[in-house]
Amino acid sequence: MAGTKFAYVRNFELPDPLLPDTYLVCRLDGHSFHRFSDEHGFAKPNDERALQLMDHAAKSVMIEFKDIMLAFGESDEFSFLFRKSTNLYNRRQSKILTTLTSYFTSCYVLYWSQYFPDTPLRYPPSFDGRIVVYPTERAIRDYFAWRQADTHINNLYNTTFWALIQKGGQTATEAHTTLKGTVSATKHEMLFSRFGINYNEISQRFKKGSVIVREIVAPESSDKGEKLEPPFDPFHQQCSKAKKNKLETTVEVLHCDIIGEEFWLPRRHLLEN
Ligand code: DGT
Ligand code: MG
Ligand code: MG
Ligand code: MG
Ligand code: MG
Repeated sequence: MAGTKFAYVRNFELPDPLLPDTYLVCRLDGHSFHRFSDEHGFAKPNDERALQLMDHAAKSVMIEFKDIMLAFGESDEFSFLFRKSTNLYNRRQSKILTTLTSYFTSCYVLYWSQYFPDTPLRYPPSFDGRIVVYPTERAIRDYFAWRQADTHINNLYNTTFWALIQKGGQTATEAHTTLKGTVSATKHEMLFSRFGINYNEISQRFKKGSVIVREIVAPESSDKGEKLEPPFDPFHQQCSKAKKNKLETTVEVLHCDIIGEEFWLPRRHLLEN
């Protein structure tokens, strides 16, 4: 049909390539999840099932899209880091973004009943998405630090807020007023002295969010699916070998700090190429 008199309309479809040789970060966020979490009875402030479902969908995305090296999730959002040299869909922005967003959303719906066996979906959830390109390792490190710092700030606020309501009998307005202008130490103290909650003992998942990392499977044991525990020596060589020989990788869900060096140092492969 290429030669028909109608085919000129194709020329209105403009290319939308993403800058070459830059990191791509795709962040998805639940659309109107304030309402969605209410209508589906999510526990407050954190619903373990809902977070596990997000992790499952994100892990599925990483299994499908091998160029994603790392993902970070909290609340109703997930960020995915593509390696710098990815040539997925010739780096066409809308192709990458729409495919990834719809795949994530389908997985969220597909696996819903595994996590909410007694709560039927009342309406179809949707996610918005954006892709941001970053030129440097520093910017990527800072991007993930920004999201994880956000997780911590929100979780401390929400934990205290809901304690004031659920255990302290305050209304939402009163709780907001109580918390207005408080620093983090005050919230820790309030949780402990008024409600006997030691913030340090709260689940790492809630405090740190979910870190999904691509690890490389040890070559000699790949048939057993055993992964290399970083640090191993020398990680660089193993990683470039992994790429050349197309060694297997696995994706692991962690709830650890990604702001400090300890996460990144033994995992050079996440930011190389
Ligand atoms: P948006 O993203 O602009 O379409 O609007 P929302 O409503 O999705 O707002 P957002 O993304 O800033 O905040 C996430 C909402 O999702 C927030 O109202 C709380 C809710 N949510 C996320 N995770 C949980 C959870 O584990 N438990 C409960 N109760 N609510 C949650
Ligand atoms: Mg949003
Ligand atoms: Mg949202
Ligand atoms: Mg959100
Ligand atoms: Mg088609």
